[in-house]
Amino acid sequence: MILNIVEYPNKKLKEKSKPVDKFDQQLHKLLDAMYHVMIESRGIGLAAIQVAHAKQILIINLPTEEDEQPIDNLIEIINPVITHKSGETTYQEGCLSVPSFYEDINRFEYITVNYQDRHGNTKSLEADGLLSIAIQHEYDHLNGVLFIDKLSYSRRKKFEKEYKRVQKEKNNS
Ligand code: Y12
Ligand code: CO
Repeated sequence: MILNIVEYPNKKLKEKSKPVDKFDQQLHKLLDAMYHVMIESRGIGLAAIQVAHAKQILIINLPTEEDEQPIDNLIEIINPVITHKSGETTYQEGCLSVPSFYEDINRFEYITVNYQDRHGNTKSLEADGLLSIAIQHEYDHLNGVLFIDKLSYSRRKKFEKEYKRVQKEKNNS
């Protein structure tokens, strides 16, 4: 299965994702293909809607101190529900669907997420730091929300202008 990253302003990214109900080989193929496209694109997190599959699936593979992303550190999160959120933190976020842009975004510092793994087993995860931020960023994708939707009016306007300029440059090169 070959997947391509859907980029802003594609309307597909606004779609709400549906729960996964079959934990079969087709799901495993999608998860494996998502991992490959995320690593090839040098990403650390990806939601299924970013590869045009409106399913409640997200994967996260944070880099180690050596800047490696071993597959053993991959977290696959299916049908997540955030059951606890507290504290506040700010991080300069990026997204494979909004290439070349990074913006400071406020998030909860601590979260608990209930989810299922690729076999349908129920799991729970308490997260802080970068993992917490990554889960919240990817969880937003399931509701059609991008990190740029969280910008103030003026920052968003500045982003749109700059993004259009960069897209034009890319198309002309
Ligand atoms: C903290 C904040 C946000 C997340 C969500 C996951 N975000 C990513 O994986 C972003 C990846 C990304 C990769 C890029 O490509 C390279 O660095 C080669 C990139 O740069 C360009 O597109 C030019 C931008 C974003 C998790 C944790
Ligand atoms: Co994203």
